Amino acid sequence: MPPTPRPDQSSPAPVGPTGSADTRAQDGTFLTTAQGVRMPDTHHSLKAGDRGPTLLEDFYLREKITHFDHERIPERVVHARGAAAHGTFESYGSAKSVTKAGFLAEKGKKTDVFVRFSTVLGSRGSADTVRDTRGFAVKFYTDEGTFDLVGNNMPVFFIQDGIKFPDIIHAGKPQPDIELPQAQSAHDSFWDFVSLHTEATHHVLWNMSDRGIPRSYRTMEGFGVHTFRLVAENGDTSLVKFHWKPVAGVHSLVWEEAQIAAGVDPDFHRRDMADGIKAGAPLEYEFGIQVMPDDGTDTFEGIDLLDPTKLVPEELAPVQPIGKLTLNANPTNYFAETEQVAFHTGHLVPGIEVTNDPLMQARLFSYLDTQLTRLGGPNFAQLPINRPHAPVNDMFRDGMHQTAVHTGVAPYRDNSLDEGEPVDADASDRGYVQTPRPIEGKAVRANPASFDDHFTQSAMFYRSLSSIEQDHIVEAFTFELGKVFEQAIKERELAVLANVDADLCSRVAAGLGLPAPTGTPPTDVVTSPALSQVVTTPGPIDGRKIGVIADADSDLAGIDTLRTAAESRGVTVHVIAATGGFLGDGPNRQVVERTFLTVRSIEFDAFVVAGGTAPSNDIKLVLLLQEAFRHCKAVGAWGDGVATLEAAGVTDGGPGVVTEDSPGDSFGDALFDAMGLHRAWDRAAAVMGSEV
Ligand code: HDE
Repeated sequence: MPPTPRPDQSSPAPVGPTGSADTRAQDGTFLTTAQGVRMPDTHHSLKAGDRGPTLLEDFYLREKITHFDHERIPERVVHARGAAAHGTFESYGSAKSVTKAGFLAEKGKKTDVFVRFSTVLGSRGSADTVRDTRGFAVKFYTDEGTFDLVGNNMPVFFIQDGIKFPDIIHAGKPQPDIELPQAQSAHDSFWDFVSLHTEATHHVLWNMSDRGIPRSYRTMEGFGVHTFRLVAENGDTSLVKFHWKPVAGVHSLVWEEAQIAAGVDPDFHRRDMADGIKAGAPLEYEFGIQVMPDDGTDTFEGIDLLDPTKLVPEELAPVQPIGKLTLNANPTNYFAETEQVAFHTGHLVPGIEVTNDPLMQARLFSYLDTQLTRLGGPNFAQLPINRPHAPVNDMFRDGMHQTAVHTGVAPYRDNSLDEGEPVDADASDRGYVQTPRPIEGKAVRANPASFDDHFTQSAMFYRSLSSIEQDHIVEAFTFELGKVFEQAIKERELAVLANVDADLCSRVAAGLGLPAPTGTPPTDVVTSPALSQVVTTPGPIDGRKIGVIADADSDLAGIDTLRTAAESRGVTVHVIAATGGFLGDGPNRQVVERTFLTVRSIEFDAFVVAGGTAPSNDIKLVLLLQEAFRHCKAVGAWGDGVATLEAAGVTDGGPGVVTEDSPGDSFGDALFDAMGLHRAWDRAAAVMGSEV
């Protein structure tokens, strides 16, 4: 992969909340110590003679090394691997009837946001494209305080009660003796846990589906998972589920691509986001809510809204758009922003409240607690990225890493010494006043009976998908269980699958070479077509990339014709040739951006062979085209470029294969439509077999 270019050092001030930070650019002034003493030399320690021992009195050496020794902070215990961007949220004003939250109620109201995407299991240096759930954590810096929506790219979770979180994470993390495998669920302890805790089944199906290997953050849905309570200005309450719908559509990698990318470009998602933003293609999502009545039952259409292993099908409660999120600025400093950002489910604003979901309740403790270790004390809200954009007037004082210089002599209430301030804010002052709700019951360690059905929605998810998506689930289960050593665990998981869907179970069992057990899968499962991500009409292709294979004799003007058409659709064109440098020297001179050695198919959404290109049987080129073809991407050629496709075994005229005499409008339109479908799945059965 090409290196992502260095950040633009000439930009006047860092973007987003760090604007007010102590910014220290490498701006050409003298090198100093941390105390501001100018230093003549940072390459030689102070020694007794040029061959002598280093002197203890070298305060600069000790300061430099000591600082370095402490440059790392503990990585997040989960979601350690992440990438983030700044942006803006603009309200449609449509949520005004259900919430008094100012940033949602007012039409056109803009709010700064910082969003961090992550994988769950891997360490900070692990690969982006592993099979896993993705974090989708949004910090809204609203005028009424900070609201964090700490969600995932899947609408359900593995466990129903937060007390099990350490268990599922211990099971998913690498085995404790030799710390492997990294960032993988394909190992014994994960499958041991989920086969014993059948409440995990629904989430496991999502993880094994294409949702576990998103194409990019740009094409990933987000979910608040839990049910929240919204409070309107008049005090009326409703129960909601939050959704992020990507404008670019919901798309995934295929498994072989995910595996290749993990080796070829472990930063695949991070790079895609950073490059896209830098190229002026922001990531865009619509924010939406499903609204359910708050009638005191915490259920809707028979679904327990406090059970985080259940979703509400969109067919029963449509997702109503309430605003738009645009991510358009990369961080200025990874550590200061992406690493130090601290999300907390308890960062709520008036108009948004929590429910009794026992998973959410445990999170309300965990997120504050974890920052104390990770960020070294209770003052993490003073870090630039965590500073609210609303005025802060708390009475919290001192502590590790205190950087505020508080004035006033009476940090307590009531006081008479600081003129009685700060004063309490009641609801009419936009204070956060919890809606009084009845709470009673006996203290028990138990779940309600309505949490017991672990299979109906699991079956709903599986049966709502297209057959190619179901194939992928079967292959993912077969792959993951194929990596499990203990026979008893495989058999137990097959018994779980038998209670979801007999066909799913028997296909996985066949792949593992084991007998398929008989279960009691749910009957009367109502499917939810909205759960499938396969599209039948072309969607947007902004931010996508086309690789054009060419040589010095190719139709270079034709490449420019295609480029102009592609750029008008927000798509970029990149030339690939046998060696680097330039092709031609006239007005249509082309820069070779990748060679057959440096390119890999995962980088591009479509490949085209330019007319006039001499047929080549270079094995790297053949592999490139075959891979793209096998992964059901759009491929094409104009003129005699077709010969190169044929040499790679790409069948002309098949689904998603676009060939024309010239790269004119009809070629471009057909190619862009094929890209808009994301994959030519009709080709899958013929080319993929059981490989992906
Ligand atoms: Fe988290 N989770 N979680 N989680 N989670 C953390 O907080 C935790 C859960 C999610 O980009 C930690 O600051 C518990 C559900 C995201 O910084 C920690 C439970 C969902 C991120 C923690 C859950 C999430 C985290 C680790 C069960 C989706 C990354 C570092 C009760 C709705 C945020 C940190 C970022 C991070 C605990 C369950 C999403 C340890 C105890 C459900 C996106 O506090």
